[in-house]
Amino acid sequence: MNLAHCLEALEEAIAAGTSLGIDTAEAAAVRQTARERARFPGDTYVLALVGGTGVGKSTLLNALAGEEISAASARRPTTSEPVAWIPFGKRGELAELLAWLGVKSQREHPAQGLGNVAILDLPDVDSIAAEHRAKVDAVLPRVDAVAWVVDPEKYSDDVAHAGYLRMWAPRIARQIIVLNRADLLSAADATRVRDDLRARLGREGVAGATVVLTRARDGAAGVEDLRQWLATEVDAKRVVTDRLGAAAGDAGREIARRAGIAAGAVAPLVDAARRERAMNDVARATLAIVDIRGLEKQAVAATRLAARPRGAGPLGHLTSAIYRLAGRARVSADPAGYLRRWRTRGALAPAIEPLRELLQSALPSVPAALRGRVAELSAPATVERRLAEAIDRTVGIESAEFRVPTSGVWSVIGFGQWVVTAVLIFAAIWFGSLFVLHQPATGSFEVPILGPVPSPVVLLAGALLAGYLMALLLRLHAGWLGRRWARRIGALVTRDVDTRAREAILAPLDQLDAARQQLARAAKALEECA
Ligand SMILES: Nc1nc2c(ncn2[C@@H]2O[C@H](COP(=O)(O)OP(=O)(O)O)[C@@H](O)[C@H]2O)c(=O)[nH]1
Ligand SMILES: [Mg+2]
Repeated sequence: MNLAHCLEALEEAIAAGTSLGIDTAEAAAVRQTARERARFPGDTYVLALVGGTGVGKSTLLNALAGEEISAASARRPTTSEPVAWIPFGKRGELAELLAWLGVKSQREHPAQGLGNVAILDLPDVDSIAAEHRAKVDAVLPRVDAVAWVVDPEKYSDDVAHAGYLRMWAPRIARQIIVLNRADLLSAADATRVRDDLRARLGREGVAGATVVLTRARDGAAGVEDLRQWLATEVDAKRVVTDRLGAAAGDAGREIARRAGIAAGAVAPLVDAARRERAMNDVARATLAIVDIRGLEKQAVAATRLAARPRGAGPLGHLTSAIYRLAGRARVSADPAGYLRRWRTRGALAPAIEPLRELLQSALPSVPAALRGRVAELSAPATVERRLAEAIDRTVGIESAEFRVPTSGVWSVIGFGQWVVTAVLIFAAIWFGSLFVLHQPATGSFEVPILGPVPSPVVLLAGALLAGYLMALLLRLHAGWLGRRWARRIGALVTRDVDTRAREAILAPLDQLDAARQQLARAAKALEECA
């Protein structure tokens, strides 16, 4: 186990848990404590005697010491402040660590025999004095090892009531269970109680822990076993890092457990294929409201409108001006405006229905802790707002880029129309002159069926025909350009609305999934930190 890796993985788990909306305060406290503890070097680890009132913790410490270190008494509660019994000569080295642990009272023990351990006698976990319990609660997260002291009368209470044991045992690498006051039991009972205790511990998740039976008072039987366990060669630094790693592992796994995530890989909250289908439906319905066909029609009309003043000659200017004044151009030939007015074409609520249904149907399989977040995602108002924003953004960006196409061909046609107009005027004057002059000299053209047709008539008819053909050409050309442009902006807007709608709606879901993946990875890494 590598402590740095464990703390990193815990960090990941906290980050992921936070973005999933899970309470990570406790894990953050573990991380903080680990950082602080790691700042105290030295080769002494701290073991706390933890247990209910009157089980003999203080007496046990005194028996280990062979002298009175901590006051023991039949009067309860006796120990009100943590008392430390530390290796000889380590007072200076341990001063800061003990201050951090909140220990004010300390005695030294001869270094040989007991190993590099500082033993803390704590107030009772079940003390009637609340401030005693608070002291235990404050110290327990900070100690490196624990001797859980129980007695035959109350061990079942102690173990069961020990939310303490259940909570802390997984976070402590080095621990022992001391069944004190064993002299109250007959030899047969002692074996039975020991087995029973082991079974209960197993159920509390502390299987395989060392259990010793002791009699701390009057002759101190079994205390030797405890002393031996303490004296076992252990690397104090290792005890400390193992403990911090175990705490990190447990706290991180707890976040994963609450999020309903197993270590390793997690399946997405919503099945990918179903999600894709729902999203396609949403995109289709959204595009129907945006109305790409309508947009294309507007684009074609706008192109024709733009062609008229340039390619329709003198009359074109007139009709365009009338169109503009009447507001027709604005309404029916304005693709950008048409796009911006998408809201007038229908409500989004039906469009998002497939997605809402999908999330609702996924809800029962979502872990309880995440249900709130997923429900939030499927709230119609939220989804609608996000989708509307996405459309507005697309519309804003795309419509700003709209440039009605133009062509030099129009100017050529326009010139032609001026010429036609000039010819028409000329023909009109010619006609006029026929009435004014008495002897007009007019040539004529021999036309099949009609016979000779006077030149001005031919000229007039030819000019009208040319004008009509050029107007037709302009219309066709502008229509062709307009349709090409319309198809292009239609495709652009379609693509944009589609991607942005997906993004807006699926991004929060993706974030949730990403956080769950991150948490699963962290939990996997934390398996090494047991
Ligand atoms: N019979 C018996 N009494 C004990 C034993 N150990 C401690 N006691 C008594 O139990 C009472 C409480 O002891 P104490 O050490 O103050 O308990 P603490 O609250 O856990 O610190 C005292 O009267 C001790 O003398 C033991 O092994 N056998
Ligand atoms: Mg005590």
